[in-house]
Amino acid sequence: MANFETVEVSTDLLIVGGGMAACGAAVEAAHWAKKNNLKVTLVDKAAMDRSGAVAMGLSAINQYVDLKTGKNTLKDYVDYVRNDLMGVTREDLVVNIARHVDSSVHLFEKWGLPIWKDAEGNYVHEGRWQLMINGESYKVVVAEAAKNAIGMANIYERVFIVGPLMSGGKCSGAVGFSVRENKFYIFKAKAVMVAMGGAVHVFKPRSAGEGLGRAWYPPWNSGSSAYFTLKAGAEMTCQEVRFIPVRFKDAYGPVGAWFLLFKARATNAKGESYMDTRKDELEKWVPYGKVKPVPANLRNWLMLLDVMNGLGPIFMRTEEAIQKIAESTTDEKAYKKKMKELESEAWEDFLDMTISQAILWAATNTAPEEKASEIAAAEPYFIGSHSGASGAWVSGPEDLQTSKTKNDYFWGYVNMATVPGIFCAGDASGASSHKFSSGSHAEGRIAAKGAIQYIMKEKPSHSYDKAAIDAMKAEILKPLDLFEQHKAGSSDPEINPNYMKPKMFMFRLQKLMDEYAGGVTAQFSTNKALLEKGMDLLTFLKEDSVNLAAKDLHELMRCWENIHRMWQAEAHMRTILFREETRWPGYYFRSDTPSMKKDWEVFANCKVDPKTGEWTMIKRPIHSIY
Ligand code: SFD
Ligand code: AMP
Repeated sequence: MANFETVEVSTDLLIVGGGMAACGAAVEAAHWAKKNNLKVTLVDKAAMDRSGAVAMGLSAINQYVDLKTGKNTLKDYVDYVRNDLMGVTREDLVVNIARHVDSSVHLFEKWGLPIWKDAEGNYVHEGRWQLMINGESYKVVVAEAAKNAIGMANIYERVFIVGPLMSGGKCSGAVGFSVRENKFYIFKAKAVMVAMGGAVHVFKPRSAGEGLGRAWYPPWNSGSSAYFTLKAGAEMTCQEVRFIPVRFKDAYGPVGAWFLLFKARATNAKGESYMDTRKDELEKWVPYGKVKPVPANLRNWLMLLDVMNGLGPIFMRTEEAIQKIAESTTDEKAYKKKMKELESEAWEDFLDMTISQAILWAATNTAPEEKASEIAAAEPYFIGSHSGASGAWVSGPEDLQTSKTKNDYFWGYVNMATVPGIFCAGDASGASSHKFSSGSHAEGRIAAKGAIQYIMKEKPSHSYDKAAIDAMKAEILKPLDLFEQHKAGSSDPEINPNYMKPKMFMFRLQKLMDEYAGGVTAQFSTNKALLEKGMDLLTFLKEDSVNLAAKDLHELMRCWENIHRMWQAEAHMRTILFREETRWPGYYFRSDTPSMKKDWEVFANCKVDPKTGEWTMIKRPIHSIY
């Protein structure tokens, strides 16, 4: 590509991504960098003010441990996370985030985020761990602090990171391209902090046709974190632990405020609550079937049993919940006031976070105080920060290790992947679920501090192979060349025997994942034979990926987003195949191994050899610390 300028940037710490974890990393890194005279650079594919999962805002902060008042302990939080993930969690990572998360929340408030307060000035809780916020501008507030900390001169927005630069087995930077200008970027760094979020649209979404693109988690989280770490040869964990959230149907409004704050019930077509009528099913999944709250995947599972038995639609009983709260008032005037208040809280929940849900309510004449809304299990997402667990396998903090854990969970620098120089946080790091927006920010701070320590102690110096970088540039820009070369070969350049456009490629990936790896169409069910067939089809798709074509920079980004998704898909299928049991019914069900097995109470990890492309599957032990 002759008309592509190559821009080279040298830095000490490179942060890839500009979301919650990256913003936390920027603030912390800036502090330590100033002390040690180091340079910190951040690259985001979008504009930080509204990039990532928090783009539209949020209506709650889902992790606040409240350690100061002593109401909760770190053990309470780790018990909650372990139980919710059916026993599979890295307790050292969860505790490390939990002991730092409150300070991230206090910083948000200091920076201007309005957190709800009661008459006594205490935070208003949605549930035990969740705080209500007026969060429309949450991301703007958090991004502003990050920008102030490292300075706009060190921030590259609208630059898409494709993959890692490696030197001598260590990570030495990243490469990417601008999505607005003909510029190819080489970022040379001593350490790289990976925070490019999770992966959406690996599976066929429920939203198709006119609704395509609507999802609960943002479509611009396209698996870049997983690709980056896999390509570098880093070990990954929990690649089978996808997250299936139950959401308001079609516009994907979250349910947390309804279940926790409004205490609403979900009922089937006959008005029955599956949490009551299907209680006995929980016995099959003990000990986790007996814990409180019932794990998210088991709540899903009870609902899915109703759906599979023809008892749908399932409704969130908003009208019943609102009436019940309002009826607790003492007189007519207070009742009317309360109804108004509840109505406004109900709308604000979505207007703060998932505006399309408010639009759908308006479009379907839905007044939540009068009419129930349908809910459904969404398509699978890869997200290490919510109730899924996929991500890189990272080192824990030294001070939380015991003699039992330290050989398995600690290798020098906190949150460093198994490849030196790569640090991960938020959706990019695995087995530390339930960090959400606040915990991702806190984990970003933790990881950045670890990365600065690595730079100071190891003093990594790298050599760069110009020929190898030129070859990467040619490979990355190839879809543009392919399009130019062949576009005149058909009357509609969308359809051409010499290449495939990224949208078609994405549809093919989504169809195979949906049908073979347990997507919506397959009621989240799969088995060995289906997965093996799916792997065959994925092999063909991988072969064809060299024929992706792009008409412009935007489509070039789409091409690489889909290659990233494809790698996430492969890691997922291989790990579901590896784990010969069903541990998370409601997320996926392996019909040939339909129950939980004691010998699978382990982490299922995987990695790819960067030289040979060979995959290795690894079992790692679960150690309980608390
Ligand atoms: O109710 C590249 N989340 C919620 N968290 C809460 O605390 N409270 C809530 O109320 C939450 N809910 C919720 C949530 C998310 C969404 C979408 C909705 C509702 C509708 C979860 C949190 O948002 C989530 O846990 C964190 O944001 C995760 O942080 P992080 O940093 O891991 O991911 P990110 O913020 O999405 O940022 C990713 C960044 O990477 C960039 N990026 N940059 C360069 N090159 C590439 N190739 C890149 N690929 C991606 C992105 O632009 C972005 O900057 S509720 O439903 O639970
Ligand atoms: P959601 O809106 O589903 O993402 O949930 C927001 C928060 O509430 C997360 O911390 C969930 O784990 C939690 N949550 C949602 N529904 C329930 C429920 N029925 N019981 C307990 N916790 C829930």
